[in-house]
Amino acid sequence: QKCLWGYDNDNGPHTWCRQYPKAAGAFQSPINIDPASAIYAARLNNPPLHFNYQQALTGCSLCNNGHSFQVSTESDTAWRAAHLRYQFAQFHMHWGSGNGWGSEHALDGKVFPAELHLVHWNSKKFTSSQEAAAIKDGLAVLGVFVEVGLAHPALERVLSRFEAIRQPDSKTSISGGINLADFLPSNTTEFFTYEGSLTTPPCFESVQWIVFRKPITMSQEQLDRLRSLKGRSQSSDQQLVNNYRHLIPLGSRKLYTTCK
Ligand code: B30
Ligand code: ZN
Repeated sequence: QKCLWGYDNDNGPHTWCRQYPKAAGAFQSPINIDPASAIYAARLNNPPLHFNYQQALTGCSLCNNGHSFQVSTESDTAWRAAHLRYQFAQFHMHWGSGNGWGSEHALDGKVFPAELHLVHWNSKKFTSSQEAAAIKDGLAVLGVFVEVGLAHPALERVLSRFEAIRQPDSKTSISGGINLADFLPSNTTEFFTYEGSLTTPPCFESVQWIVFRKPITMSQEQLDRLRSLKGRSQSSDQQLVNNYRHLIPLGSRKLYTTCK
């Protein structure tokens, strides 16, 4: 279905709560991650959360939903840790029109040109991602900051298909397998975690956020290609950019970390 919400003045984040009341809640995302106020929790790495996807994704589709690109699949993969099992649903990104902004989370006040979200649902407790998306503890989203640097080879497989999804509501397929581990930073033992929400409508407060400290890199040319997608914005060129929400206060929540 087409989503009427967006990032313009008339349908942007400050208007979402009219139609999506959860957007005004006390457990919303994104947040500024303040490492100094994060609580060190050794138990998070004992045993460590291995983001140990069992197999590559096949039969992936890539779409432009008007507010991001999205890669999803019919095939299954999951990461497990101790008593947890989180099944992959989709990944997408948020980005700016320039390199000085674009991520949703901030790290010690610093924002990045883009942020990757790998969305998973709790398949120990729920039977579908739709069911899980509305309920606390239903989703786990891995957040990965992107900085400018070397080209990202795994993202290149996705970006190389962008011409086919330039227009909103278009869809194509990605041939070959996608290994989700290729999208994580080199160091996955250092992360921050807190209870938050979907950063887009319906803004359900169902997400255990896991945001890695280490960024991945994309080349300038790859970032430029992200910015070449078209959205539904009123701006003259319809460029799909600046698809990020403003920061929300942590409030009474606690931020935990594995970083010493
Ligand atoms: S995020 O990672 O917090 N940015 C959803 C999942 C993860 C995030 C945000 C939203 C999600 O599952 N949303 C519901 C599905 N969407 C469909 C869609 O992606 O296309 C419904 C919608 O938004 O109305 Cu437009
Ligand atoms: Zn997202």
